[in-house]
Amino acid sequence: MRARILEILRENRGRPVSGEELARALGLSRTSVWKHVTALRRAGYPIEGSPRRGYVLESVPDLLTAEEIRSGLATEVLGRQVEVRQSVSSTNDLAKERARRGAPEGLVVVAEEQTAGRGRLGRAWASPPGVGLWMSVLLRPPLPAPEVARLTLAAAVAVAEAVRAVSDVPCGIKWPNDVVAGGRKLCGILTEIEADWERVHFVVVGIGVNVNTPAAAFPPEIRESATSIRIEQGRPAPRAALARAILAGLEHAYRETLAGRFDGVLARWRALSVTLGRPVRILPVAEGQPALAGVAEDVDGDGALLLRLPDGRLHRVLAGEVSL
Ligand code: BT5
Repeated sequence: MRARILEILRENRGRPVSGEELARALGLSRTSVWKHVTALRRAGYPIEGSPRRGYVLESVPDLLTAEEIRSGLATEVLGRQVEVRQSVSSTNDLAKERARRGAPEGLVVVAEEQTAGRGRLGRAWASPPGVGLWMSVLLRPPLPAPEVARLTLAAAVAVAEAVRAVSDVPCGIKWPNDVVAGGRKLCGILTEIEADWERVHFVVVGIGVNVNTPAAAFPPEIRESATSIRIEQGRPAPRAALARAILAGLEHAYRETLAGRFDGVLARWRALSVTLGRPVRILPVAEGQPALAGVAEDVDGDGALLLRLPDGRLHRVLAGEVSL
């Protein structure tokens, strides 16, 4: 209900909407409208006015609340349930915990801060408070486990398109799962899966986007390699709007994937890729493996990178780190 109130106030930016109008539109009593407005004010929304004079939303602050994310969200499944935390070890861990207790597909977990944000292979993901989008999406796809890798590609497409939609940052996708701008990392994706031989129980797609992070908030070791939307375009971007755009794009790509139309997602991935067609080095993910050099020719339906080696052979790389 709060999400709907916000939506109406936002549509009427600058024009007061009376308590009675809101009550009628939402089928509520004026008292309960007033209670919701009071709760929204407490959550940090600058809502001026009174029931009689009408309510005005003075400005839309960059709050990451469940209401803010759900208001105007154009999805059917993703974000049906949104849980927002101030601080959490990792949104992926919380989403997995919820999933094991039967949470429905589409649950979204967001945190202002992660104290133990994770990348792949136990690497750390810097998640300073208040400036990023640290978000996990619970899916229960009826897919065989090997095809779940497709969802990471789908998420990368959704993020890159969403960043382009809410900002002026011309970002691209670096294989396998990074969204980059100006050669630096803007977003990382960590897809985790719980499955047995017969079926996939659930998948958690964890998405970390540096939205309004100032350079000084990155740990020194990644200051050169990381960037944020704010750094790239010189002004901040709205985090909740970005979250909504990502969820809408991911839901669309997810449906396409389940409907057997992953080709379309892959075509968009290719169009956004900064890796394909270029000479690259693949840094090994495990010790003892050699580094490989070649030209990144394509990705296949499992998300593997097809690398043309100097001797002309085509090598399929399932995991690794690309250095351009
Ligand atoms: C990733 O791993 O890029 C996946 C990151 C996923 C983060 C999200 S946030 C919500 C959800 N909850 C979690 O706990 N995780 C997910 P990987 O490809 O392994 O890259 C990790 C490497 O990126 C690190 O070793 C650093 O070099 C670099 N890095 C760490 N924090 C970064 C940041 N904030 N921005 C850019 N680069 C970063």
